[in-house]
Amino acid sequence: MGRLIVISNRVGQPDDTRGASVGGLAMALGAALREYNGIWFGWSGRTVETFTGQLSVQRGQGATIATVDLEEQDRDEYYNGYANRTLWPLFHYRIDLSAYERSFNEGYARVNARFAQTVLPLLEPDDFIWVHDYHLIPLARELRRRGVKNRIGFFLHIPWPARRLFATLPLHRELVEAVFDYDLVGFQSHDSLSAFEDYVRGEAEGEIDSGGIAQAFGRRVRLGVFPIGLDADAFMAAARGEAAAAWRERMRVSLAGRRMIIGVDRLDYSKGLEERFLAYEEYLANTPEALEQVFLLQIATPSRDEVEAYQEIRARLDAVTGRINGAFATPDWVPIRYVNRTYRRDELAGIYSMAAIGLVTPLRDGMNLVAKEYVAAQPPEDPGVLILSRFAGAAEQMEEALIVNPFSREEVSDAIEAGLAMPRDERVRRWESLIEGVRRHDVAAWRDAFVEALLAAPCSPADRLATAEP
Ligand code: ADQ
Repeated sequence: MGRLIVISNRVGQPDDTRGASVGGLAMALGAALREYNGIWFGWSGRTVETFTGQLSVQRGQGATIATVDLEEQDRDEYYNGYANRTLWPLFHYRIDLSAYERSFNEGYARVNARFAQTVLPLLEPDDFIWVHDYHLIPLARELRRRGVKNRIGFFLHIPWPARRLFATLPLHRELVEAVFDYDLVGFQSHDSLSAFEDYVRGEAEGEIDSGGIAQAFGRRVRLGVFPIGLDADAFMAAARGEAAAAWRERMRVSLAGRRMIIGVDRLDYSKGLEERFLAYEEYLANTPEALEQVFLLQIATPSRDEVEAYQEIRARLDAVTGRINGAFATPDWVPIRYVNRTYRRDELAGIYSMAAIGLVTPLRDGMNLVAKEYVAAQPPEDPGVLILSRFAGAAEQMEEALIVNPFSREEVSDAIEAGLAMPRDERVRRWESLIEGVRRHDVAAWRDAFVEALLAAPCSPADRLATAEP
């Protein structure tokens, strides 16, 4: 059995022993890396004046972490540019925010080539390679160009957009053609898979067979849906731990008998925070008896603040929160508690567990793990209600949530009202079904299904030879 090589923009800390405080993905991949004696390769996050391709290698318990520094221009054009100003908004249906600049595209191609060049000496013939996310879509093409014939899989953590939107990207065809250099491509949801298939059929004159193999550009790739999950048992254990208990007590005092609605998100325009605040305002305006009895705690961690659209959404949220609080607050109550900080996962678990409603209303989201964390943190005998956007990948799995259209203030406002009024037996019934799914489709199941499919994917060196460039 070969080794597993994980490649992502940034590497995690798989040897960290803080368990649930670190995050499920790093823990799950860490376990697989140990099992397959693997390597995790990515950008160090540092920049240097001139790219050297010098690898920095750290050997941990079973897993090796290898990183490389990039140039400042790489960070600007590849990371802040093509990844976060072109692809991220486009893949989240925000073509109004998507910047198409030739230099970004050049930076993206350059960094993918640099990744391929740097990782190449680490590869052995039996290794299998798992590439993560939109930063690295053309990486397999760059590796194939350098003669790599190993199995390579790709997992997209964010949505794949509808065909007509995707076609607004200059060089869209080239990017999809690069997808066909993988052996396996995994999506979070059926919605993303069918958007990709639609493009292959409609724009690339390709075909998809009943076994999920797509053919186009004279090549084949296996497609599949692999919904990511939590390290559910670790998160549930964290919710029973000391840090969670301390936060529960602190929140109990500060609730003073009121009911809490919670949102936890990276501060990102795709998460629908402004629309959420406006829907909550509508709820307050229509429900006078809720005033002073309910509040929304929104924890929003600042993110990607070098990108202008993120500075703008942050300023808008400051303004909307200020306006709503100014209009409705009383001397001893504010309707929105707005917090721009990061908390440890075990602390978050305690805070989630005190909320009567988990309000998860992204406008588009690959999966959304907050929805699953909220469910995993609930007390089984008196669980809260999850309100979930139909445009999150999680909605395909979490049917017992109150599913809403996040663009409709009325619908979200009605769901808040229904959630707060829901009798305990209905809450318990819905939660039992939700938690069963969260535990069954956990991060280990996701990882194992992907690795198994990658090892089983048809891999034909002859096809590869035909496509390798001189
Ligand atoms: P994200 O867009 O980051 O991930 P999400 O799935 O919601 O979205 O994960 C966010 C994580 O960050 C959660 O674990 C959450 O607890 C944590 N977090 C957010 N705010 C926090 C705070 N203030 N303090 C501490 N932790 C905080 C991308 C895709 C998603 C997909 C994931 C995984 O956009 O759709 O679910 O990858 O594939």
